[in-house]
Amino acid sequence: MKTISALQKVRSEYKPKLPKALRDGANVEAKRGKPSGAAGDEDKIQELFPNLFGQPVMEFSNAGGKKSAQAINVGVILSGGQAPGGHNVIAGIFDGLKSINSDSKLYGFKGGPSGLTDGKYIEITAELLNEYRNTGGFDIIGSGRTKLEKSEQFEKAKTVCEGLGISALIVIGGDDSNTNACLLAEYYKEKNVPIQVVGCPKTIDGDLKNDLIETSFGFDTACKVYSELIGNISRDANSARKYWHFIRLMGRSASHITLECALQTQPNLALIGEEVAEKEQTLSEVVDQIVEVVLARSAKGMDFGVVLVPEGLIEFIPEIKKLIRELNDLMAREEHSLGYLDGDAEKLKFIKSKLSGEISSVYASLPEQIQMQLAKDRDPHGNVQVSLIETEKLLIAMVQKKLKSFKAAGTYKGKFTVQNHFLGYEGRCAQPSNFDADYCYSLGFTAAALIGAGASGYMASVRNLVKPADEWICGGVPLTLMMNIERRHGENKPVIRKALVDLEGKPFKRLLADRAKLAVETAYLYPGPIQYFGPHELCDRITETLLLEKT
Ligand code: FBP
Repeated sequence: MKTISALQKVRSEYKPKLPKALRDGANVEAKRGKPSGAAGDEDKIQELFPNLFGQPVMEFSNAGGKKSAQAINVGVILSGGQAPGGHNVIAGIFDGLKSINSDSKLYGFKGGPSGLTDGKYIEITAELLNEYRNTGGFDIIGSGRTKLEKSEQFEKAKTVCEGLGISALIVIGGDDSNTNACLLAEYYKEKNVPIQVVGCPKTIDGDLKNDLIETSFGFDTACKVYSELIGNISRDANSARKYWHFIRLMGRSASHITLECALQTQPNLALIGEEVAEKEQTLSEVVDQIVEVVLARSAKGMDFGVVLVPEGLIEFIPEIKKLIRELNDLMAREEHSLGYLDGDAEKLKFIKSKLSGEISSVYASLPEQIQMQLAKDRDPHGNVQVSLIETEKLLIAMVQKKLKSFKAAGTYKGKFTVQNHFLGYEGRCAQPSNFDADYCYSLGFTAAALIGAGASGYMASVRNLVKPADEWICGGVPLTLMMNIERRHGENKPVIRKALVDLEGKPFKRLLADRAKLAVETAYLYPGPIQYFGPHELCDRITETLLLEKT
């Protein structure tokens, strides 16, 4: 039996590129900017984070390899959904820490944040790490979605860290996990606990970004994997010419993945949740938009096509958004009573009886399967688990119904045969692209440098990503600078602001410019698989989103 694939073997030799500032190790010069603010609700954020608020942005430059005398013990956590490149972040942290002092140690907490509070850990050694360099997945230590927000959890974590001589923690996670990192950093500063907390921007969803965090890691690889598959499906559609393919794509809230994949593959229609919200489109109007494309293609003899549906779409449709908000509050409030109810029918009856009039009829108008999916348990951060809601099937059923009425009226003579797909887990653990392998390694190295510089309450930042890695700029962004107040679990909470698709931004504008043509023409692009070896323009190609946003 083989233990690794041929690609893994060759790929393990890959040496990720680093920015110039980190070339001689993680012991860097740190330049600090002006005091920072917050993404919104500044007064409230200042009140909630008095010890962290206002920290300056940090930018690193090469210190010429000067060594620090002190060894540092650091703990790392992988938090939330998998994203390609996580192992390289850990490799970057490890190599960075060793460059500061070869006696530094890295501990990995197992299964996410709960590993930290329960004291479940392994020491990450050079030998262990070598098996994981440049590989996908989070399996070196595993991940989890436990929310770290209570002082008892922070105290437990402190005891575990003290036992291991850990003076810094690195949380690799998305917006919610980095919000937790900020709460933890504030608590330790407040209590004079000598443990630094630093975050790294992870999520395939691409919604953890701003001027200083240009993209979250994993977005690049995941979108390339999905685009390869969409390209293959589109070619099948164009060959068989008998199916409409509805492809739902991951991305819990924002539609960045769908937008990026649409730019890479040119389907007939890509729905964008943020646009639906902006135009206040009802569910029925979204269905009309799809029907229009189906009719137009059918009139030209093309009873086939490809539609991309972001999994978060449902939350952007105004009437469903209101419904979800009321459901979230209701489920948080009635958690106890719901726990006593037996079976789906009982649960649905109870929920319907508690929803307000108008909202209750929106809920009742949805197919029972979708009603049930909407009422499933929230994740620990209070989010609806949209990956479990089959929005594409809801749309297909509604499109079928409308087409039937056109057929009866004699205005449509085509055929509408559908295949549905959901692309999500296929991309989250893919072998990282060269971009993600390099970016992640640089993020990890930067996190080590932040620790070396004594920072806490920061996120590692590597930017200028459209340029070669040599010219990437690295440093730290205060976590409080990215925060605002949002409603979660029925309460107003400080959270890192999610970056939704900017409807004024170049990526969306590009989609819009081509939309009418793409609906009636068959202009699919077939990106093929990620290339790891070969010409630079193929192997180091960045996402269309990054390219359009930053050039
Ligand atoms: P993160 O935000 O934690 O990175 O996870 C993103 C994501 O992949 C979403 O796209 C998806 O909706 C969700 O995780 C699925 O969650 P789970 O892994 O719990 O099934």
